[in-house]
Amino acid sequence: MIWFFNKKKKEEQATEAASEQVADNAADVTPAGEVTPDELQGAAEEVAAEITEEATEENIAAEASQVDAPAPAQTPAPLMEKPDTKQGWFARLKSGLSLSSGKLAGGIADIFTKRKLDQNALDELEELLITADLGPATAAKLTAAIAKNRFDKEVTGEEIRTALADEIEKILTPVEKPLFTIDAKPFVILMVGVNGTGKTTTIGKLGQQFTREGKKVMLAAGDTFRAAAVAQLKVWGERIGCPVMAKDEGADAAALAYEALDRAEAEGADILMMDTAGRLQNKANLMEELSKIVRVIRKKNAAAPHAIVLVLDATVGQNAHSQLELFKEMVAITGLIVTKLDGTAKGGVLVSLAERFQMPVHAIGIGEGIDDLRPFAAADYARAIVGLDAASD
Ligand SMILES: Nc1nc2c(ncn2[C@@H]2O[C@H](COP(=O)(O)OP(=O)(O)O)[C@@H](O)[C@H]2O)c(=O)[nH]1
Ligand SMILES: [Mg+2]
Repeated sequence: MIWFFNKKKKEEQATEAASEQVADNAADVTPAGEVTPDELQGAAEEVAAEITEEATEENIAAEASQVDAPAPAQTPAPLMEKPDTKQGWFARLKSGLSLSSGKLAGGIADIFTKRKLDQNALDELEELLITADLGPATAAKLTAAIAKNRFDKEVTGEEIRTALADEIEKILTPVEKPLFTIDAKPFVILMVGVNGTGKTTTIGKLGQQFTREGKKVMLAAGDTFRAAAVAQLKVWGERIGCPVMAKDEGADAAALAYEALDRAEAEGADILMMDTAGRLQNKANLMEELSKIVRVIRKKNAAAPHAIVLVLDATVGQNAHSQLELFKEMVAITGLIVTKLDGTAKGGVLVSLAERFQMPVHAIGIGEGIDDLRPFAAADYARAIVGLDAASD
């Protein structure tokens, strides 16, 4: 398991992460060189408005069903002990991504049956990439890269898949970043994202894996909006055997965060992971709540939270872009975890996110089992999503 980076590389990566953060912030302020704060505000409101619409159409039903559903706390995912070999993991990744790769590989096979790489074929390839959720910009970039040196030549589907995997790997490699880029105790991780994306489950899975690695983990049930969400995290805590800081439903999440950090420091925890609410219906409240949590944590420890991880659900496809934009306006996201890649043909969205935002991807979820959450590996992902086997290295 490679959640903790190589000690030798620590300083280098910390500096890199810090400069990335600065670059990221700078990009936020001047995305096109000459954007005024007012325009930026306008853009943020537009994104927010877009999200509200999408929230109304896509997410509210899901959220409502969560509220009404019996507490998921009662039925956390079963523990699945699986062989921890690279090959075993790749096989699961490949099968998890089979809906996505089936779409891509099938489409490529249809386009390139003993055919020259002419303009028609390229247009069809570009269209296929767009329908596989790689997004128009990434699709155009990939298609251009494939055309280079191959235009008007006889190609096979297999060659195209391999070339595509190589190009996708180039896009993904810069975002393959470990979750821990600085040395801190406790290392404080704030988990944010829309309701239902997998925040609580991901905290549970990570907590279990860190505990197995001998780390002392503490959890904080910061989604104080729903009693079921608190109960769900408590069940994970019991399973992991780690303390869970929680307050009653409706309690102030920032106060809870402060107390949790206090206790984590006092008890010498290695990692403190905080859950948060993800109600999009009231964006102003959510923004206020998240920024207050961060402010309060900073007051206690200026370097914390060390990671603010946005959990994105791959099944929403391109809507993940709007979610990322919205949360970036709310808090200083430091990286992503993309979940539910197993249940969707939209795995290409991870590539378009990487290409557009260059935001670190720490881990991916390809199922509900503990071991179905893994550190993100660019080369593996690139090959699995076009249905190729692992690179032999
Ligand atoms: N298939 C699949 N389901 C997942 C994955 N990650 C989370 N889930 C499920 O998504 C649902 C919502 O997760 P939850 O952690 O409660 O979301 P939260 O509202 O963001 O905290 C749960 O049923 C999880 O088991 C994943 O990688 N694959
Ligand atoms: Mg939750």
